[in-house]
Amino acid sequence: MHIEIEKLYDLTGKVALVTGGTHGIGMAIGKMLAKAGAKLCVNDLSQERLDQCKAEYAKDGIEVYTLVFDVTSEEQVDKGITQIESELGPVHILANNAGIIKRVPILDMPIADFKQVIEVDLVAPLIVAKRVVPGMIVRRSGKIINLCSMMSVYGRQNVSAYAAAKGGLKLLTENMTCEWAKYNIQVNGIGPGYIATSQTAPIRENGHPFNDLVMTRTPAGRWGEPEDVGNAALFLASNASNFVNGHILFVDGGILANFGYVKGENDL
Ligand code: NAP
Ligand code: GCO
Repeated sequence: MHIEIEKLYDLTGKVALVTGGTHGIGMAIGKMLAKAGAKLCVNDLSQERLDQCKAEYAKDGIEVYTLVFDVTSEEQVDKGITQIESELGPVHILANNAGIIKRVPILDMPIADFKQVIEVDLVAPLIVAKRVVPGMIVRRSGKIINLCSMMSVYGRQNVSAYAAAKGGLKLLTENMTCEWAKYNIQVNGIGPGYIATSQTAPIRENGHPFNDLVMTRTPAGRWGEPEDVGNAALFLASNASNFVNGHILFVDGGILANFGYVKGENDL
């Protein structure tokens, strides 16, 4: 590979924080950033998950720095980032990956549950970004990747809180861009399609009918893998995307491009 291309994707000397990076999409993102040379930190709510993930990262020769903190807590985020800055250095790359979903009809969802999803999926990315951006502004350099969703642009039944949060996160990504791009900080989103992780397991496994919908509606004809998202994150974390701002990069096998097939009559 030409040396110029290698340098374009070289993250040596960078510190990357992937929130909720102990498995699933976050781990795939973390692995790609670390393999490109970044010093990787991941956080989670659970020390047990953090301890478990170290062995998984080690299988790829990656030594991951781990911290327990709740991304919805300004105090815990401030304390966690301060510790990262002390142990690894300033955060150059932030992947706001931590997220939850609750699949409940609107009328059946307690407001407290709706607020919890909004807190984790929309407010927390703001909390963490606000803590790391001042240093990025001083250094006139930074990368922020917000994990959005197809539900940033489409609704579906039973995921109202998640869609409201991810829709807001798309616009927050664009607003962050408007205020921070002048400091050479690239803020973008990734909108994964249907990816095979623990989050989608309930609608993918054991013959769930939703699996048929995804397989029929996705032109690529498969569920995405976390690595499909990790590959896109490497691009957005690298110098290759230095003029990409406020963009939601959908990694979805073409599902958003597809109005829909009538199963078995795809040639008509
Ligand atoms: P996942 O398997 O549910 O993992 C989410 C991670 O976030 C977990 O490690 C979880 O920790 C952590 N987390 C949740 N709340 C947290 C908090 N308050 N503080 C710190 N960490 C917290 O999800 P995923 O499927 O990998 O998805 C990752 C991201 O991509 C999410 O933002 C999701 O909305 C988004 N996304 C996923 C898909 C998909 O099809 N899978 C598609 C589009 C977008 P614990 O496990 O300890 O709770
Ligand atoms: C669901 C799924 C989706 C995916 C993803 C799609 O219940 O519809 O969990 O929300 O997680 O967000 O982009």
